[in-house]
Amino acid sequence: MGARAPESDESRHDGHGDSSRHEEPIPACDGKPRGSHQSQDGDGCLGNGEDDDESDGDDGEVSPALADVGATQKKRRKRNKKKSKKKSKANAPAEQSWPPRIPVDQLFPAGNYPKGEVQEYKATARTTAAELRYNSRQKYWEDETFLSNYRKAAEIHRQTRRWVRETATPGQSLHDIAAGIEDSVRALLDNAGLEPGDGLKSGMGFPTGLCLNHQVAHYTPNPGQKPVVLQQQDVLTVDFGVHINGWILDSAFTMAFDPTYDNLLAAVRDATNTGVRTAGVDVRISDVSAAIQEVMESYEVEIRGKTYRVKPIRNLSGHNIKQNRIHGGKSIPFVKTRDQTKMEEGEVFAIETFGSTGRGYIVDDVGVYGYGLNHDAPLNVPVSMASAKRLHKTIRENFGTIVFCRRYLERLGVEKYLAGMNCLIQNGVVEEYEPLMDIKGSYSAQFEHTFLLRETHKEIFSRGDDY
Ligand SMILES: [Co+2]
Repeated sequence: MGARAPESDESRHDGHGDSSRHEEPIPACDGKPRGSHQSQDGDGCLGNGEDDDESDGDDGEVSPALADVGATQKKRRKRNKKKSKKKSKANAPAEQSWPPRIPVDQLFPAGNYPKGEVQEYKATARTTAAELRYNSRQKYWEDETFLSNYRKAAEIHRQTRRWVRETATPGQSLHDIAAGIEDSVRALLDNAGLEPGDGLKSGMGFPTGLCLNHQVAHYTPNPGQKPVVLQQQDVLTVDFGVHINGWILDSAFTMAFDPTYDNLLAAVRDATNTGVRTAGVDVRISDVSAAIQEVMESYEVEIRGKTYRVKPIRNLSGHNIKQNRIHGGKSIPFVKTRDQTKMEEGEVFAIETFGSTGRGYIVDDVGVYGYGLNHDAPLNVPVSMASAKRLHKTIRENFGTIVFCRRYLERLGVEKYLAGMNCLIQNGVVEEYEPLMDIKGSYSAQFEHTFLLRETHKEIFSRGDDY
């Protein structure tokens, strides 16, 4: 999810595939040309688990949880004889289903989720006041539970997006794609989030963003609207988050079915990876922004006979993440600024970048993306409207300060909430988020990764072999 710049510019970036990663546990069925998935059977990726080096380290005995998985997998195997032969081995590791519905706890019973990509810093002496300040505190970011939860959220993101990348196809509605993503994330978390309090433990990190073409960010299908159907010529940006205990894994990618847009996607992916690579403890945010801009603007894309220089969006940015806060207060624009702010040890960043063939400047589109409780809003709302009070309670019990959309609210059975919501917005309790667009006829793309700055290296949690 992007941070909107109040005045001028912000940016985001992401990294490109560094082949040094080797812990990716996803079965190797990527790398097909775009569109090839259309001819693939829906179970196409299930059968090769035994050939994969799934580094989940549990090749030992089968836990009761795994035995359960075995039972559900049996049904699936019946439908696919070829695969069932390989599966009959008693100690076979549990595999993800297709579409993904097996909680990752059952795939990694020991809790050893794959580590993100590690990028070491260049050796530097770091003795800033900020660092000394941090060192005197408890380093929550070295805590094993914190790290394990972030790696788990990343694994859920990778498994879910793999399904999107292989199955999203022209003719589908954005609503169905969003529902598929959310069903996967909730199943893999093993938390439907329907009981009060459950959504605070884990769930979607923010409304699933599915943006087409000149829509740049913050579009999600709303209930009751006319279905938007994906077209062959579309550029689709997919931005979703997974949170565990309020720590949000925020990662995004862009898909196209027509190779025309390859350079647009390459520019943004390269820019994001450059941002991730440049980031580090004591690094000035302005230097990260400048590096992103230089890379992004070095690309051109030719679309139906016209050549465009890829422009970074000037008024969006990447951001740091705090617990239960998708935007922690620091912004990373995609164009250089005079901002002397530095990155610090222990900070989690979502580096994302957006590139566009339009103006490179976003404005509000019509409609609503989502809502979020203001962090500093009082617990006792100064409103008299009963429906607003009720809604406020529902939001606190199910989302806290996690940003949500109308679909997330309505699946809880909440109805007729618009008047109450408007009341909360007017009183500064809830903030509303709008869809953001560039000029009509333009195309935009986004890539994004979440990483942690540790003492000697950064860990890029969301890295996968796809991006
Ligand atoms: Co973001």
